[in-house]
Amino acid sequence: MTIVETPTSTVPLGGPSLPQERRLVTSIPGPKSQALQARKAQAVSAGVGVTLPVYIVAAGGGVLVDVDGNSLIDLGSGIAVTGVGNSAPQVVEAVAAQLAQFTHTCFTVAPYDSYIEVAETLNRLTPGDHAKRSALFNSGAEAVENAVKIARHYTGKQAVVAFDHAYHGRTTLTMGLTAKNQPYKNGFGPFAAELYRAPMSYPYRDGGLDGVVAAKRAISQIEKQIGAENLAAVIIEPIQGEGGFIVPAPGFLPTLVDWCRANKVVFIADEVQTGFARTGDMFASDHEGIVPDLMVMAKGIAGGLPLSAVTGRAEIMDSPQVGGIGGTYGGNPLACAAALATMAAYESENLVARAREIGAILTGRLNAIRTADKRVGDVRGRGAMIAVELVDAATGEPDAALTGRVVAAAHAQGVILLTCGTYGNVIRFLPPLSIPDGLLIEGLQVVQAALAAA
Ligand code: PLZ
Repeated sequence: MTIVETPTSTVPLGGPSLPQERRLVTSIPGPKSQALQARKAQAVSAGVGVTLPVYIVAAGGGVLVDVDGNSLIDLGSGIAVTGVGNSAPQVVEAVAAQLAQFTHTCFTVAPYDSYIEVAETLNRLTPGDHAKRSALFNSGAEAVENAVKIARHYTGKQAVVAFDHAYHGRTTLTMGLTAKNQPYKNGFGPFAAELYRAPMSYPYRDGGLDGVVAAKRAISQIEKQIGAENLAAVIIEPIQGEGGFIVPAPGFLPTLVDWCRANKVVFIADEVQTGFARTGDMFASDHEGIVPDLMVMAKGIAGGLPLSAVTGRAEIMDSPQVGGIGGTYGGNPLACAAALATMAAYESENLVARAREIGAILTGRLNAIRTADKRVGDVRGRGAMIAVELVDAATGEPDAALTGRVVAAAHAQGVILLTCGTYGNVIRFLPPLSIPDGLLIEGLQVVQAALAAA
């Protein structure tokens, strides 16, 4: 098999000075992790699952170090969060300085300037040069909820459309927007009213349907089943995350945006997973030049501290009554300090370019594997957000069992690897942008060997 060699570039960001190596000193999980997992079962709700029960004591660059002394290669970034790396020095310094000043006032009680500076930065970084406003929250789901509230208030309409394979969160409103039943929705209904679903553009599974045609199919369904006059917002991930790293065909997103604009429907881009350099642009919306009315962000925004945001057109964001939008912790000062340092790092360290380099390494090697192994049906994504869809080589049917075996084998070899996809047959690569090339390539070699043996 041909292996595409890529020149080694420097690691852009530090973190704790941990040896950047895969080092296994016990089986995975080791005895101390197993003991903690037993304690977890006695203390933590069984509904809170764990992908890989290795209990972490330190992390930085491209590794996570566990309680047994194993050093694992991180190909997940805590689900696309630690783009700048774990405990990146700039973030640590900024948060430590804030920690010594004050920890909380509640911005809606007694405000502070870092919240404003985060809003100014988001207004500048997000697509479009129109007047914008931002509001800060804690989690991705909470920001999605608020984007929907704001869109409803502004339009005076109620219906919201999400797409097949969508993921927008686990709260009552966002569960209704999320497509997949297991494990996210099963038994947790009833769901919120006035939420509808439209067909997605999924090139690998819709016969390569043209993006504009796929958008017109969705629009036709929306017009027939809901009516633009009832529709407050369309919400979509520009590249779907949990649903399987589905990149819609070119033209799909711009056609939807145009239709929304012509019909007084708020177009909401959920960039919770795709945002902040992850896809090789600052936002995935930048790739096709779409300008969302509202954008929802979280994950990569603050180097691992809990923060989320809604940014959008001033006239929409200013619609709610004073006091209509808020929360105790939203835009907490520690999270704002972290966000300012994190967003500065994306720009100063040119992490957009770094994400593209990582993408070239990932797609080069994964496409080489696909050429030789028909069970790799598709390699897709952008930048440092790349996935493979595993299928039965004979039938092309999704192969979740194979996916499970590959991921389990990679875990046993000390590589943190995540799955996704409606059919459970997608392996996703979301390395921290601070991972050294050598470690990324070693991680890929482990996955390749796991696939060969599975
Ligand atoms: N929108 C696009 O990807 C979170 C889910 C992890 P929260 N995705 C990871 C899990 O199993 O719960 C996500 C997302 C998109 C919204 C969310 C929700 O973000 O911060 O998890 O609420």
